[in-house]
Amino acid sequence: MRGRFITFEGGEGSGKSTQARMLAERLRAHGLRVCVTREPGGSPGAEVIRHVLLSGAAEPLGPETEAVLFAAARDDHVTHTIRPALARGEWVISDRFLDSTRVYQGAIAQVDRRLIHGLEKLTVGETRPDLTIILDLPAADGLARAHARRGDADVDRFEAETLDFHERLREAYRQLAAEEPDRCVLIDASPSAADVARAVWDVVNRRLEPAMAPLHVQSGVR
Ligand code: Z5A
Repeated sequence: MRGRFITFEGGEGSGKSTQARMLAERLRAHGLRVCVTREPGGSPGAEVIRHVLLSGAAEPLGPETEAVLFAAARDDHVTHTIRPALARGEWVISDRFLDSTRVYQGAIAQVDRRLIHGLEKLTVGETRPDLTIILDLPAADGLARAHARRGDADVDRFEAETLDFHERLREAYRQLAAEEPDRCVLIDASPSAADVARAVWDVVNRRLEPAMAPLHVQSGVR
């Protein structure tokens, strides 16, 4: 039986990695096998492309080229990590996925929708998330969290953007959540990580019923 596919989305520092990790622990405690992954990256080939994108080396080539590079990374990630894990019956949790392209390259950088959708069709195909959790936080708070974590290290390509850019991202994510209510759920990411994790668990439990997953998956028998 195919596993379930959950993605976390949201702005910089909204807590995606933290919540992906906490949800994985909770699912494992229910006996489920879980693959935690991320974008850009999540497979050896895609991690190489991640480095190119986040260093800012591709920025002068324009948002279309960046969109194509994110798509190339996603193709490798879906092929080598996500589909095999789902086929093994694992629950896959990805820290960012296709909505990041829709929002960063589509809504904000104004890359033509036809290109975004064409790339999505090519790279993702039928491997769509069962559930997308969008962590919602004022951009200034997310950037402050990311800044505190980074310390003296350099900012990456996207962290270096203006506060206005990050506020527009937040709005674009909120709009996405409103447009696709069957797949996307917006969660307030302002409370403590433990409180946000409780809200995430409520949604996952209500939508995907992990406690009801078939016994052969829970016991880890393939
Ligand atoms: N991008 C794109 O443009 N197009 C695409 O298709 C894709 C991506 C896939 C990837 O950056 C960049 O690529 C991203 C979009 C672009 N750019 N931005 N911005 P990344 O992977 O390096 O970074 P990120 O995805 O933005 O994540 P992040 O900065 O690592 O943040 P996070 O995962 O959402 O947050 P966190 O690491 O869980 O938490 C950040 C800090 O806050 C940390 O110290 C935590 O301990 C703390 N934290 C977490 N939760 C809380 C709560 N609830 N309260 C207080 N403190 C908390």
